[in-house]
Amino acid sequence: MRMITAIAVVLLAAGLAQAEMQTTTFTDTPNLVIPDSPGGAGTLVTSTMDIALDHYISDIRVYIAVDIDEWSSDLRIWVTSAWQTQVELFFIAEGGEPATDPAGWYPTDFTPHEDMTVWHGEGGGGTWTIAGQDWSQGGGDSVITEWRVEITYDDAVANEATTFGALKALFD
Ligand SMILES: [Ca+2]
Repeated sequence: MRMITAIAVVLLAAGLAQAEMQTTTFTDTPNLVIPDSPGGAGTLVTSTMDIALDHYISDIRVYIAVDIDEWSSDLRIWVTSAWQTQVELFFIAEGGEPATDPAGWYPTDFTPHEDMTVWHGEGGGGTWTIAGQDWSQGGGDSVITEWRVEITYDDAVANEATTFGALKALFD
């Protein structure tokens, strides 16, 4: 009975803790060149961004800007989180991206190819990776000029990214 009371008090205290939702945007301008494909899968190129944040992801958006003339439908672009969860966002422009110089936010401006909510609950801090590949000959090289990761999190709940990442990996 005493233990049950103690648990109830802890749960009550947790429930009363003030949730303070904050949103922070992390930006990088890699000017990452995606070489035109010689036919089929082209060279896969990657760039990383270190995000300093000791909180869990409650919501997330990703901005991607690509410099390319007319052939964004050749491209695939993936983003991998600090906890190593990869999501394909840009898939041959099927998310509504324009053919020339697509730039905008997933999932608000363009439709992500895969579900971004798989990132919810992960620790936001650590090394994030963007990867790009051209899948059809023609149109020349393209360039990922900028990407941003916008993370919304509860400021009242902190995590230690490395420790919890290792724990989560055990259950994946
Ligand atoms: Ca191409």
